[in-house]
Amino acid sequence: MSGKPKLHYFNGRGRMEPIRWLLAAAGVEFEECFMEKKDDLIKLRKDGFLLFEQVPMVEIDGMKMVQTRAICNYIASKYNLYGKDLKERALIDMYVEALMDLNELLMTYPYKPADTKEQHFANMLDKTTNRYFPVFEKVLKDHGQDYLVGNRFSRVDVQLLEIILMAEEFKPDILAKFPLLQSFKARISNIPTIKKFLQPGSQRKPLPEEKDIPKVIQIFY
Ligand code: GSN
Repeated sequence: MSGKPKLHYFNGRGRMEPIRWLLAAAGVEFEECFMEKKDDLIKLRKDGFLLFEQVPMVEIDGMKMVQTRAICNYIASKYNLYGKDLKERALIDMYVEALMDLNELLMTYPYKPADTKEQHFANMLDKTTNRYFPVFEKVLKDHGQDYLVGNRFSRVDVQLLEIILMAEEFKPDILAKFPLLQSFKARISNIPTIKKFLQPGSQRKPLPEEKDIPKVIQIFY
């Protein structure tokens, strides 16, 4: 065993992507085991590796962890990306949960049935622009600091950058009205571990293409 965390998922973003981002930001190398077909998922279940029969699953520190949030909480705690006290952690949790909600909207868009796509697209851009991004723009404006919480780098900075980049894939000028998010994006992208993750060839996954969708669907349904 290499001692590196081992990530079990399909070769795409989905719910594993925030975990990949967090590990990369923490400077932790990881291995990935990709499910190609339904039988791969069935085997993991039969082997008793999936507590609730679902992935993401991450082998880390002798555990077989499931549940995206639990996994992210563990990594953030272990690598000191989770605030300095309970109140900072509470704030980080609120921001992170909001970003998880937004992530769900953006991440699921490619998998939506054709007849609901247009409405989903309009809704996710509306929520991004009018509900979520204004809050983070205001947070940065009000405290005038480089990072969202406690004037130091935390998991929520990582997750906001991930979502900004994802939202820009759908609407390239989505930050037009958010000057502080623009500078935040530039600043966080320049942190060495993140800069590395943003380079081509990293374990960061692309936006799924139309042709990838059926392959993912046949694994889970
Ligand atoms: O966040 C989590 O890890 C869980 N609350 C949800 C995990 C989940 O829904 N996993 C899906 C695949 S990833 N995509 O959404 C899954 O394993 N589905 C199969 C099933 O039987 O639920």
